[in-house]
Amino acid sequence: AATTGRVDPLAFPDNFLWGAATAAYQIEGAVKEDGRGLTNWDIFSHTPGKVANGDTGDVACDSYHRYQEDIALLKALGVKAYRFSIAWSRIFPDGRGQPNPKGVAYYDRLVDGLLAAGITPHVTLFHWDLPHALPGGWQNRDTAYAFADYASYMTARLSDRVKHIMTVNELRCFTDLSYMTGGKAPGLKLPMKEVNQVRHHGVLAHGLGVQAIRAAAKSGTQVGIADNPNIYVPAIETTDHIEAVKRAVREENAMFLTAIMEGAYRDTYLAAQGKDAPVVKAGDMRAIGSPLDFLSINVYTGNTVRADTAKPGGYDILPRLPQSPRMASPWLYVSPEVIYWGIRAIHEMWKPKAMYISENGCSTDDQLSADGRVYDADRVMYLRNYITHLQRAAREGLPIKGYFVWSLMDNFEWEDGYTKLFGIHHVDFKTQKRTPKLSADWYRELVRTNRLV
Ligand code: GBH
Repeated sequence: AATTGRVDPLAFPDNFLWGAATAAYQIEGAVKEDGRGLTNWDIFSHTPGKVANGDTGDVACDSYHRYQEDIALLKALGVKAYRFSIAWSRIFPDGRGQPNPKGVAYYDRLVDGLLAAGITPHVTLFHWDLPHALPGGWQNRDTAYAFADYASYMTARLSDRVKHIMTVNELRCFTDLSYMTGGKAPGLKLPMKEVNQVRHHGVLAHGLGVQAIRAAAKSGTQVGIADNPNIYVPAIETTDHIEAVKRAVREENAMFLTAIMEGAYRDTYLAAQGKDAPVVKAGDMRAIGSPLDFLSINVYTGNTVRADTAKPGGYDILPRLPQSPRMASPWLYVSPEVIYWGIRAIHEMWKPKAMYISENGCSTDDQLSADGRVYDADRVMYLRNYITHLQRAAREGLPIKGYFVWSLMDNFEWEDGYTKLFGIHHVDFKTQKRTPKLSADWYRELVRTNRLV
């Protein structure tokens, strides 16, 4: 890769976009306010046994009422950008039909407030909170068309001020984890034929969404996705293992990101699914492969891969050792190198025009100190480690434009409720008081100096 000529291994390029991220259902609360429609997550979180402690997003961080306070938090943090998601059911309470002016007005106020504070909005249109009124949810192909209509409407409303729009967040989570393993709403465990169809409707919604956004956008609007492809670290930094990483990324994401970047399903995927392969209509793959202006990826963890010519794909995904370090969420193995290798493998295979890290962060077992603060040194170490490898990607000239820490503040962590907290600001869920953790102090200094502290 070309180098920027920088020799400082701690500095980031000028104009690197530092940000923080959240999602609607995880922070907004106010689930019955101003005409918001019910979502899959309202139903799921109110179903006994689905979410830890019976927690719900009914109140969450109450950001629907406290968004000005949250903008002030972002401003104090010094970040240049904020990634948030729009609650589809605030705009179209039934998923489609007539827009709800009060819901739209909330996002107008939020966007205007951000811009007034000098903070660039990066908007995700769908971060898992699906209007409950849409029959069959993602099992129904019509949901993809409803999404495109919603995307079109929001783009027409916001694209005079919002220049970065992401269609959906994390394909695998709202398809496989929701309809196959069932840990997330609606909590189904469907047979593979139906799961593959749900996956297809997910990527189709993205593709139709891209087309709808382009048709409705004011000039200068950039379209992307925030996905969480499975990404890997080479066992040794040699050509054979690096090539194996690329093959693994391509195959393991065949039904998601690979289909989007290549406009086709891999033959290997279709063959492996056999009679369970999805039903694909004429024009679907063309929509799914719509060119993007940027690709954002959420990076948390990744396994090591080694070249193995004896395996069908020519790669071997190594299992975790039991003693591998993890953060508070059991799935969150620490693998800082994956942020570099994820960017590099994707760049070498698909050459997206620009890339962002739309999420990176961790849960920790936070202790509240006597002074009311959380000294989350473990989160600082996690972030510093990952961002060191991110810096390598930037230094080598890979097209990485920005980074959003997950999350601005403690929030509703889906099926884990409030038992796993990812914030760099502590939230007291009784008083709703937000307090910077040590990690927020650390991140503020990183952003201020544009250099690893
Ligand atoms: C992101 O998902 C989300 O976008 C965000 O909303 C969330 O709060 C944040 O990360 C932290 O979790 O296979 O059952 O062991 C993270 C994606 C979460 C996907 C955990 C895989 C493994 C669950 N991952 N998940 S399981």
